[in-house]
Amino acid sequence: MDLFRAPRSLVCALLAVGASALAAVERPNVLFIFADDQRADTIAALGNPAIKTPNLDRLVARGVAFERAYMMGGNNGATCVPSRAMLLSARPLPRIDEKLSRDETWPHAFGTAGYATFMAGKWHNGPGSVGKSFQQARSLFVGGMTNPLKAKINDLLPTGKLSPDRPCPKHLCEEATDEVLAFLRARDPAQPFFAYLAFDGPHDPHIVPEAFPVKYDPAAIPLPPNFLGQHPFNNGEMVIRDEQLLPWPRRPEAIRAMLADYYRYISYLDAQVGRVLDALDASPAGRNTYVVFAADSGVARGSHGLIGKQNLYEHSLRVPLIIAGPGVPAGRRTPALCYTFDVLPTLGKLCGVGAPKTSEGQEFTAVLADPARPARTELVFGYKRIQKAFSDGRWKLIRYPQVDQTQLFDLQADPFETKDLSAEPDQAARVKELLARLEVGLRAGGDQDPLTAATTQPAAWSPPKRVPQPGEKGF
Ligand SMILES: [Ca+2]
Repeated sequence: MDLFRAPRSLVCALLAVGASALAAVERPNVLFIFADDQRADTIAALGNPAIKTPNLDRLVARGVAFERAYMMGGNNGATCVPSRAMLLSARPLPRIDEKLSRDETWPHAFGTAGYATFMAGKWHNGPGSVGKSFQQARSLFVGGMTNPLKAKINDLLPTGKLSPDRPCPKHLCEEATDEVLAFLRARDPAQPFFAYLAFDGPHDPHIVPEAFPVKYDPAAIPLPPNFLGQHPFNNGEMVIRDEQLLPWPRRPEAIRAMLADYYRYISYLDAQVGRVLDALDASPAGRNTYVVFAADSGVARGSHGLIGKQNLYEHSLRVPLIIAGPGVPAGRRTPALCYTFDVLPTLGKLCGVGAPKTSEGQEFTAVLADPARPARTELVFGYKRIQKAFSDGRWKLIRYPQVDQTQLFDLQADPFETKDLSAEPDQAARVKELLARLEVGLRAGGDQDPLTAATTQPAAWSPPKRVPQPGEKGF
């Protein structure tokens, strides 16, 4: 594929225009692929034998895979929105502007620094902010549930405004991939690029073109090790729309069927990732491009009796994060702790792009140089006012102020969070200490929500006899 000029002619051109242009041309490119609700444990090369992800496996083989990368939480049920705002602005949850109208974003900083910036796919932060972040865009606006086969897409006009909706001619994820490939073909090879490919999947509904050949037998999909028929107590978000996707108690066969569809969707996205990797591999720019794969959140899909991502367990907070590119060691994994909003500050450092004034993420380039190095030492998480959590990587405490419940997990011995140790007498001092550290961490990040509610509700919970159906109020 002749995406770019041959390197030799490029070098000749540079010699003609001088050293300053050479420095600009040698700046690395960025291709950032962002999935929607993809659990960290859904990549074959990272230890899931039930799924086929040959292209993500390729990326794992050529870069560093983060085993402990997290999104910070959400302030409403549609966690996609705050997660994307955190990613693009590199701001912690309590300080984001969901519409990205106040904060300067990292893609904008790349553009100001001389990069060609482009996005295709799911934009979820209000129609006014795409043009403030990217120079070119083919964007999908999402308002609630979507069908990626019936998506509408907008072009970013030279005025910075968006064109009227036009039908997306194929599955949104395939169309967005096409758009990124077209951008790569058409771009000026003398200018570095920052391209952001934001998939609308594997978010439910798990709709994939019928002709896509990969299929999974539900009976062959293992249940999550922390599968439960029902969450053991009221976590404050028991009947939100995502939790109504399956009835209670969750049945093993229904979860296996859901996972089979979910895995098929991930394999379909993996095929799109492969198309982009092939194009980069065939071009001279491929050698000088950081390729990042991450997701805006995980999701429960039967773990802890939950379906959605409105919780602070590992399956919903932890995300895949793979980074490959010039100087990044191949085939390595790292246990370093980071948030998704640390990724763009890291890429900015690697590319010589200065941080926007409002950026607060912590760059972790040291981990990319040596994956044995640590990054953050502790993390706090929040979901609305009803769930807050602390983790130092080994010990994790989740606090539910509205029902006065606390959980303590030893992630080293119990990575699936199945044994709550909070009531063990020999853990009382640890619970007290971690609660204090949780409070300090939340306050430092601007979260003033109380960890003890003025009035509490009963923790016991029974499923409603009838839940709202799709299209009804409350769904
Ligand atoms: Ca999402």
